Amino acid sequence: MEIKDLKNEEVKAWLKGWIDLCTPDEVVICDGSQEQYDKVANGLVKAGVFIKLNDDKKPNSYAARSDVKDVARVESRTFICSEKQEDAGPTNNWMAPSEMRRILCNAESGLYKGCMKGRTMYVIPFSMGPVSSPISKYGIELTDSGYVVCNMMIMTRVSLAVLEAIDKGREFVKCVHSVGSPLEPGQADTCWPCNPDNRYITHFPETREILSFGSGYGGNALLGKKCFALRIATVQARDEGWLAEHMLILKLTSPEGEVKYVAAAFPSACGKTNLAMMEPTLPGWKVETIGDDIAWMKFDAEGQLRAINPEAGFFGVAPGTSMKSNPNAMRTCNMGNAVFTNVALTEDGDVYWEGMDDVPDTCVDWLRRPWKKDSGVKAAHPNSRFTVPARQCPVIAAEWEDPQGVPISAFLFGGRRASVVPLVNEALSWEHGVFLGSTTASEKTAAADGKVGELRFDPFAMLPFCGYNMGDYFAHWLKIGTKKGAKLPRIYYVNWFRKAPDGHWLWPGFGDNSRVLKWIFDRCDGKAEARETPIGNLPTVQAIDFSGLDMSEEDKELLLSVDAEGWKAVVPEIKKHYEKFGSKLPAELVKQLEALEKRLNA
Ligand code: O2Y
Ligand code: MN
Repeated sequence: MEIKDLKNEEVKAWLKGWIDLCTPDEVVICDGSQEQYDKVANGLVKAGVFIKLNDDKKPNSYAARSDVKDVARVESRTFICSEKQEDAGPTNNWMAPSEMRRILCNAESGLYKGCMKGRTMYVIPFSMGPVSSPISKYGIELTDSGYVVCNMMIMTRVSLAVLEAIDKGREFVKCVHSVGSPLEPGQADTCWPCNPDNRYITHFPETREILSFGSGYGGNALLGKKCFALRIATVQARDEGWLAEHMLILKLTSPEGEVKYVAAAFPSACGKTNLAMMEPTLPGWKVETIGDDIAWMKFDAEGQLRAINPEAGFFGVAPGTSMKSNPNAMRTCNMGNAVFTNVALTEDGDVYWEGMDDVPDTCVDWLRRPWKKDSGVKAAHPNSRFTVPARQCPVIAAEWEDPQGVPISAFLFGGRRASVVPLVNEALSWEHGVFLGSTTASEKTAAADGKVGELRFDPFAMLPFCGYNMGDYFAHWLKIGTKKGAKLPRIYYVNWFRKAPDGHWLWPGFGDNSRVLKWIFDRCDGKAEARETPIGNLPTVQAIDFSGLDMSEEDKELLLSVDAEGWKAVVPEIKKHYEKFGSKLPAELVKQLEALEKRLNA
């Protein structure tokens, strides 16, 4: 397809404006075909950006190494450019849209002016969610990075059908990305062009636009992911009455063949991908994956909340992923069709990262240096990534692309808490569940000798991802609970990371988390036992299936105990956390906090 074939006047004018400003040498419309993927990937190999891996190890796969200054999402350079600062709220960086557009788009001095000189502008029409789903949303990303094209083709559904729907008037999110590194005629390119001193990852919620400049990495550049599917989508969800959440979605099947779907929110790097692909240790139980990072959820006509995974791939953190921690992620990578970023390369054309089961004697580290086992130097960057298609995950659920989504029975929230917080806690009501979500936190440092570590609150695991005022976001969650006829999921707070006073972990985690999922599954059916405590409904020790686990009775009791004094010490921290939201904090959450305090002191 060529530009002249576009019919929609809005798309044509938008595209022309950006071509005029960025002045690329060439414009290519992406059609989502394997042929085009291979062409772009081969071009990247020729340019030294991609290294082709050994087909016997990782078929049709590539490795890329980024600039040392461009290795992760940069929250300090991420902005919500709402008309009013109040609408970005206290948890986001804000700049007035006119000011941001002046910096980025001014025809004389804007950073985008001439930024694609010497490069190709790719036009990527993509769908977040299955193309035919009523829950899906469309976008077009313009980018001057072939690396972004390949990754977007794995992570989203790139298709000309999207352009056709947009041509017929379907709404779309306008996404523009540039690495910010124009090339003069004859100038040699680098392997990872970027502009680290001028990075802007900006969102315009009122006009549903994303402008990203200067970084080629992950969430800064693959604009369908955090920028669209969370920051812009939270605004769309608020306006349209649905939920866009930083949640995995898993399918749980009991030995009797009954099925429930659970959505779970954990802060970044808390093992979400591992939980989404878990191999249960409990005999007869099965976990299958719908998604590992983001969930979009809408009520259907019967009041059932149904979820889709808006993504088509996994952009997983590589270090720590192993046959022990996540065998299904390893198998997904071994199927190939992958892009690995900032991992180490072995002599036989495979990849290596810390935590992998077999450590090579030598390899080439992510900085292209020879690396030796036991050298004490990390071979892969701690935020190195694999990008792989979800469809080839061995435990992907058959219905993962069901356009109607899957019915959600329970929400889980959790962080890393060495003390105070029990293994699992069921909310007393929807409002109490929203309170639990709003107080999701991890300890900044591990709590030593039983003391409570300082808490880093990450409400709903959405701190860097909510595209509007988080106080209003809490209110949105509360409003969802008032929807007439809605079948509301139950809400749970889980903590896999509690330690005993002597510092040993109380819970094995990984596949044994299925024991907690089993209790939740049975609670949803009104079957499992619980005791009402000041903090919520907790399982009795008998209600959790500890069979086959080598755990002392004391540890089991401790894991499920309520540390009332510890909770009392947390209350002032929650108050301080809530103060940030000023008048935007819903009164209901203050009521929930007061009720907790009263129950703890009763
Ligand atoms: O550093 C990045 O750009 C990746 S961040 C990321 C990637 C996949 C899933 N989740 C996250 C996250 O930060 O939550
Ligand atoms: Mn994430």
